[in-house]
Amino acid sequence: MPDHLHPTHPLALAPVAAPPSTVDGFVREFLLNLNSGRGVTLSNASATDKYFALAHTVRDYLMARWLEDLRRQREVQDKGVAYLSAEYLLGRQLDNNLLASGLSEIAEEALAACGIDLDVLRQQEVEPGLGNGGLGRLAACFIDSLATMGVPNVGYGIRYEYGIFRQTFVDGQQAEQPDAWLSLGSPWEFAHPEGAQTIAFGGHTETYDDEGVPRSRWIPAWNVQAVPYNYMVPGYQNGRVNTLRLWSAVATNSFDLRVFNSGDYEEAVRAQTYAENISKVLYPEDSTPQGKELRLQQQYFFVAASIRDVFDVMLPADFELTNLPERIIFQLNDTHPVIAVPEFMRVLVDEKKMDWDAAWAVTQQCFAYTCHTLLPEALEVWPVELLGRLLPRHLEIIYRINEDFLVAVREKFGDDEMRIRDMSIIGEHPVRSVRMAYLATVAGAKVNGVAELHSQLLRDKVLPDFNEFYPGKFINVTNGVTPRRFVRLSNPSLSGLITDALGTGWVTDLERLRELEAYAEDPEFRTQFAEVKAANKRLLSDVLRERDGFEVSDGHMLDVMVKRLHEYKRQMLKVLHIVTTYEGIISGRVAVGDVQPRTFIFGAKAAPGYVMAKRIIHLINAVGSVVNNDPRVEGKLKVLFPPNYNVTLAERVIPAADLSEQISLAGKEASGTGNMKFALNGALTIGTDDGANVEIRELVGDDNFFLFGMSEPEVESLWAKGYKPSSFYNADSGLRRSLDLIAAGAFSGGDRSMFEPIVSNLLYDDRFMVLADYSAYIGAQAKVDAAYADQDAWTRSAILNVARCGYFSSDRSMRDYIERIWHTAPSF
Ligand code: 26W
Repeated sequence: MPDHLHPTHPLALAPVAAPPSTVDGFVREFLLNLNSGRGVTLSNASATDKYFALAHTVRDYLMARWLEDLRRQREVQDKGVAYLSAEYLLGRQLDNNLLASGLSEIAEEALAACGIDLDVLRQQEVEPGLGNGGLGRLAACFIDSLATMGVPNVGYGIRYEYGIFRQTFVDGQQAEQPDAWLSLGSPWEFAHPEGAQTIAFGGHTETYDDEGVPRSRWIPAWNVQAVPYNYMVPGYQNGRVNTLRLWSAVATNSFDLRVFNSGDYEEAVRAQTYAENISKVLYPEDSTPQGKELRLQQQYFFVAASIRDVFDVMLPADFELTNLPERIIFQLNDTHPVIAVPEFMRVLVDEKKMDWDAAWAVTQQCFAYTCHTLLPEALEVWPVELLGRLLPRHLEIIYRINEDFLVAVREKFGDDEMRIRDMSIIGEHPVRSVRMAYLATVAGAKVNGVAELHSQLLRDKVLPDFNEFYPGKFINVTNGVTPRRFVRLSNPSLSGLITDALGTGWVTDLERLRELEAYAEDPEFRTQFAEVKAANKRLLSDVLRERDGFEVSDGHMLDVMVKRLHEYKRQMLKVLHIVTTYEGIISGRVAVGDVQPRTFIFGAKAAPGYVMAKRIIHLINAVGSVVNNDPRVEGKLKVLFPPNYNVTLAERVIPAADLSEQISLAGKEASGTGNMKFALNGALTIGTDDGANVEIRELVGDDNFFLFGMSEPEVESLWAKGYKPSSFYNADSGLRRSLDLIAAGAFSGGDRSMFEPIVSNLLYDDRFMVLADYSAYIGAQAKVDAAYADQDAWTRSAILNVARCGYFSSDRSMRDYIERIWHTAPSF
C-alpha cells in the first residue's frame, strides 16, 4: 500500500472489490455491518438492526459495480436518458437487490448460519410508496429494465418524506394515515448534501443590455436547497447498476439565529419548515389535479435540480451545447415535469447565453413526452397568475414559445382563429392558463401514448390539431412490466416451472415464454401449473390471515380487482355482479348448488378528496360484511377487501388470482399494467376492449379472454345519441333488483340514505356507463363460471396467457423507446 494514494492511482480510481460471493464472505460482511454499521452484536441485535445490516451487506456487493458504472458512464460519454417523473412506486428493495446481485441463496444460507430467518427481515422493510398507481409503478419498471439492458440512465424525482397515505378502514370507510416511511431511515439511500443545488422561486425579471445583445434575467425572491439522495437501480445479474436520484428540500439558511435570539423561535425556523414543505408529501391524486401552488413548487424544484445536475455532473464544463441532443434525452413522465422545458431554455439562453432559436432547436430534440391519461380533467393547466408569480421568467419564455408556435400554426393553417385559439398553449377559460400537455407536445421530439388504442385516441380525439400540425410526432409505445419483480420474484414456483421447461433466459428475454405454448397441451405440465396456482393461493391465504385476519376458502375461484378507485375503472360494475349473484341465491332464483364458489378480492385506494370513490369503498365493505355473514351464501360467496393495497400486497395477490378484472369503460383506461401482470401470472382476463386489454386479447386469442361490453366507438355513439342510464334499469330486471337492493338499504342496515348518492348517480348520470355494460358483463361472468368448471381447460388457457404475453415486458417497452424516441444504445 503506497504511503500516499495519488488520485489517478488504480486504488483511488477503481472501487474496492466486492466481498467474496460465498456464504462465509457474506456472514463476515453481515456481522461487520451489524457491528460497525449498527453498533450491536448478533446476540443483542434487533430485527431492524439485522435488516439494516443485511441491506448494507447487499449494498456492499453492488457498490463496486455502481461506482464502476458511474466512472465508465462519465468516461465513455454515451448518450443517456434522464427520466423525469414526479412518482416512483418502487416497492420493497431487499429481494430485488438480492436477486439482481445473484445473492438470494447465499444470503438465505448465511443468515440461517447466524440463526436468522430471512423472511423475518423481509417484513422489516417499509415499502417506499413514492407514487399513486400506474404512472409511478411504470417508472419503477422502466428504470429496472434500463439497468438490466445496460442503458445509461438516471431516474430523477422527489424524495417525499411522506409517500402515498396508509389506508385503513373505519366502519368500512377509508381513513388515511401519513406514510412516515423514513421514520427508521432507509438503508438503500445515499445522501449527498455536498451535491445540493440552489433552486430559486418568485421575484421578477428584468432585461439588460449585454454588450449590445438584449438579454433577460431572473431576480428570484427566495430559494431552497435541493439535496440529492441516490438509490441503486441494479440490473438483473449483469453487473450493472444505474442511479435513481431523488431530491429533498432543505432551507438555504435553515436557522436564523438573529431572529431566534430576538425570541421569535417560530420565525427563526419558518424558512426551514417552508422549504421542507416542498418535498414533504406526495399529492395523493391520480386523476384530478388540485392546482395547488405547492404542487407546482414540487414540479419545478425537482426538474430544475435535475437539469442543473445534468449540466454539472454529466457534461464536461466546456461541452458544446449544440451537441446536447447527442448526449441527453429527457423523457417527461406525463405533464408533471413539463416545466423542465422553459427551465432548460432559461439555462441555455439566460445563463449560457445561447441564441434563442439555436436553444429552441436543441430543446426540441432533448425532450419527449409520454401521456398517461385520456381524462380531460387529468390534463394539468396552471393559471398564468400563479405560474407568473412563482416562476416569472418561465412564463415569459412560455409566452415566447407560444408566440413562435402560433406564427407557424398560422402559416400552416391560415388565419383560422378558432384553431389558433384551440391550439394555443395559453388557454383563456375558465381562467388564463398554461396548458401543460400542449407545451409538452410543442416542445417534445415525440409524443407517445401507452397503448395502441390510447395513442390512436390521442391522435384522433385528444390532440387532433397537433397530430395534423406535427405529422409523425405522435407515436405509440405500449406499456410493460418488469418480469424480475412481477414473475421471477413474486411467483418463484411458476418461475421454477418455466425455468425447468425453458431454462433461465426468459427472465431477460420474456418473448421466450412463447415456447410454453407446446406445454399447454401436456397434461403433466398442466397439473404442475395448476398446483403452482393452488400453492400461490395458499400463500395468499396465509398472508391475508396474518395481515388482516381474513380466511381465503379453498376451492374458490379468486376473482380479483386491484387498482386505484376511480369511477372510470368501474369497481361499481363488479359490485353489481356480486349483488346480482347474492340476490339470485337469497331470492331462490338461482340454485345455490349451481353457483361456482367465488371469493372476490378488492384492493383500492381513493384520492382523499374524491368523495364518490370513498363512498364506493364504503359500499364494497358494506356488501362484503353482509355477504360474508349470510349463512345462505356461506361457502359460495366471499368478499375480501384488504386495506392499503400497495406493491407488496400486489406481489402476493396477483400470483394467486384466477380471474383478472379489467372492466373500465372503453376509451378511458390509457393502458393498464395490472392487466399484464395478471396474464403473465396465469390469470384469465375478463375485460372490455380498452387500453392494453385489446393487445392482450389479440395476443392470447379470443378463446383465452372473456371480452364483453361496448367498444370505444360504440361508447361514443351511445353518448352522442344521448345516454339514458335509467332506460337500462327499466329494461333489465336483474339490474333493477340489484340496484333496488342497494337502494333499499340491504347493505346499510336499512338506511336508504347511505348509498343513495351512488344509486342515483348511476340512474341519472352514470358518466362511465356502468348500466349500459351491465348485462354484457353478467353474461360474460356466466361464461367464466362455465369455463372454470372445466379446470383442465381453464389451466390450458391460463398457460397460453402466460406463453403469449412475453410482449408485455418493460424491456420490450424500453427497446421501443430506444428505437423510436431516444436513439441511445446499451453502452459498453
Ligand atoms: C395531477 C394529478 C394526476 C396524477 C397522476 C393526474 C394523472 C396522473 C397519472 C397520469 C395517472 C396514472 O397513473 N395514469 C395511469 O398510467 C398508467 C401507466 O401508463 C396506465 O397504465 C393507466 O392506464 C393510467 O391510468
